[in-house]
Amino acid sequence: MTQHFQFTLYLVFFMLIACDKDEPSGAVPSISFPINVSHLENDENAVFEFPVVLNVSTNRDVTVTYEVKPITAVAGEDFIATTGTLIFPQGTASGTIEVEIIVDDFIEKDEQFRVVLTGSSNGVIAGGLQEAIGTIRNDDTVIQVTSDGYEAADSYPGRALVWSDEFETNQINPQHWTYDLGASGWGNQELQNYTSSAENSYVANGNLMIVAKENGSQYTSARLKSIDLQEFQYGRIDVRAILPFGQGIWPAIWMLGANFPSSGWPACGEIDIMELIGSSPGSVHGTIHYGNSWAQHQFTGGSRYLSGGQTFAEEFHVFSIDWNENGITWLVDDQPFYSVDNNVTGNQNYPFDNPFFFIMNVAVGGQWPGYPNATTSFPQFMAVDYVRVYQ
Ligand SMILES: [Ca+2]
Ligand SMILES: [Ca+2]
Ligand SMILES: [Ca+2]
Repeated sequence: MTQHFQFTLYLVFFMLIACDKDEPSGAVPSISFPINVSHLENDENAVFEFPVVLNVSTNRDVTVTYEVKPITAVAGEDFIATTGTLIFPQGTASGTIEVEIIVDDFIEKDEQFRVVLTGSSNGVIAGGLQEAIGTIRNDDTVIQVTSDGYEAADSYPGRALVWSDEFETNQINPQHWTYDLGASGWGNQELQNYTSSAENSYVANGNLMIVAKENGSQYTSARLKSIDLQEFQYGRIDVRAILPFGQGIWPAIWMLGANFPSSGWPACGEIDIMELIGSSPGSVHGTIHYGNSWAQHQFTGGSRYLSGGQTFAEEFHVFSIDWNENGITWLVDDQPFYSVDNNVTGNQNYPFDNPFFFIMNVAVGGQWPGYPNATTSFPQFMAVDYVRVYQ
């Protein structure tokens, strides 16, 4: 460096200082975020306000540019990612950066984004780096469910829709469904306690949701039934559902003979439209149970597997029976996979020529599925888009 150039640099430096000293309040304010911001995701908190402060006010406008960036929150889904400029008019020392939050009805994890100060005129960013964290805390109870998957036909030649529940209102229809409660340790050594709580069953976004939850080693779930409310003898029955998965999880869509309270099981007959063992989430089972007495209980059924490692938890499928005086055929996505005829019970009573009611439940544990372990995630849910009966 030449002496001449060094001298020029010193000159410029002293001129700058001299200029600054000409200002009456020449201090350069330092700009900082005093706090992070954390709110529940709801309508009152649709805008998160981040205070920004100057350590001293000046007689000049101070501006600071900023950028809003994702951490775990997703830009465009959870918050609006923006850049902007905040102005502190002369004489002021505080301002606010507003970040728009996207409020929805669905359960999410608590999620975070950051607001970063990127540059200033007439001020400096304190410490060279200032960022504030925004935490969007979950305020929702509804599980988000895809609407993708197989759709049933909406009519069948020669048959009429005689009943359906489309789950389009926001409550479980008491004209259609009632609850089995308790049941921990029922006949199959299941673990769950069935409740009527909205934590375990509710209707939202067009689906009935049955939710199995874990609390320590206690499990709650729900079991809905249409006994004395909606009972049918014969028909094409379509149930569109997404099924839960995992070791020890056991969803079922099934029917019992309406004479169950008087005749008992298995004499009343049981038609399992769909059962799935959560450790094999790509296969479902259709079964009948019958027998004049408990000791004479027999069952027969078939299974349907999805190819290529797909599971019934990924999207909707339609579980059906075609049930008439000649027998019962089970279908998944309109593909038949098992049938019985009305001779199937042999020398025992054939109970499948009587009205039956529906049961839908998610069991946790039991002799057949085994018990949850460290690989089982909770909550688990079965989403039912509709139940339709054609005759
Ligand atoms: Ca969100
Ligand atoms: Ca939400
Ligand atoms: Ca629906």
